[in-house]
Amino acid sequence: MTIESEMNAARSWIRECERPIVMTGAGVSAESGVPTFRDAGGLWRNHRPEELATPEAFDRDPELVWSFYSWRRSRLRHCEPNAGHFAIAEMERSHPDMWLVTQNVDGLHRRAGSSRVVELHGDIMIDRCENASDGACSFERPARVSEVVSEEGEDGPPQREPPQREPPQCEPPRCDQCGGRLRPGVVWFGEPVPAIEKCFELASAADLVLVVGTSGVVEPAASVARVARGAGAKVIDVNIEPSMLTEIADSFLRGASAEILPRLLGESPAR
Ligand code: BV8
Repeated sequence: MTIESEMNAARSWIRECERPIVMTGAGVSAESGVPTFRDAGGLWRNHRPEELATPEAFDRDPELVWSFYSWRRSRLRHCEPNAGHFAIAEMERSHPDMWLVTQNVDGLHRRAGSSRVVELHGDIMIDRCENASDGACSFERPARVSEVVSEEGEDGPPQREPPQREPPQCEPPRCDQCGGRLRPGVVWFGEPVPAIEKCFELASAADLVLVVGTSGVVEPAASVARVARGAGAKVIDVNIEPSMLTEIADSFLRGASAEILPRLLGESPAR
């Protein structure tokens, strides 16, 4: 089947569906300049995200984890939604019962105009008190992004300053209410995903899942597509290479999401 005939079949499923779910991962933000978790360079060459995005890492080295997120926040300031984000926002306007479930924490879907969005793994631009996880404190605030790390190269901020110079102070700030350390408002590895039950409910009622730019490695997020598939939904997978979810897809559209989505969604007239 040619890509165009694959595309036509996918367009007709999208035109006919009533309760679609769009599920996105880091790949949908790649063309906006947001580094993915598993691309060659990775987010931070000397550290795997899974090592840094955990409560244990924060307890062990709060400065390292805080500077990892400060670096990502400062990079995000130069990132804008891309054509793929806007195409998904447009799809919501023609499918009023659609939900967007994103694994991304960059906020680019909301900035592109999507409103029925579940940010499964939280929002990097929110600071939250570390004592919120056990309900002892409810403090949170918009992140204050300042260039807390000196200009960094492509592969991330300079490693720890040589001993002769004081490393940049990336102490996490303190909570105004209880004095606990502030942390980014994201879900770390090993932490429960508060919105997952809602997403499984949405998936079990969906009649189509458009999976975009995810390796399908992280759970329980990836299972949202599997639950929808199990409930009989059509699955379309858009990625530059096969992922863990391609095996359950009815259609695999290989390509960059910023190029594929406007062709897939922009030309599909409202139902
Ligand atoms: C939990 C926020 C339990 C932080 C993130 C089975 C069941 C349950 C849990 C597990 C399980 N197996 C393993 C686990 C543990 C773990 C996990 O999944 N580990 C992985 C590493 C195996 N899961 C958890 O810990 C979850 N919590 O299970 O809790 C629990 C229950 C009760 C009580 C206590 C505990 C929490 C997981 C959430 C972690 N937080 N983000 C932050 O951002 O710093 S996950 C983070 O990584 C992202 O949010 C995202 O979800 C994930 C990266 O995945 P992708 O988005 O897919 O990105 P990736 O780089 O992998 O791939 C990019 C894709 O895009 C590629 O396919 C590429 O080809 C494609 N691409 C690139 N460019 C383009 C493109 N496609 C299209 N166009 C392009 N231009």
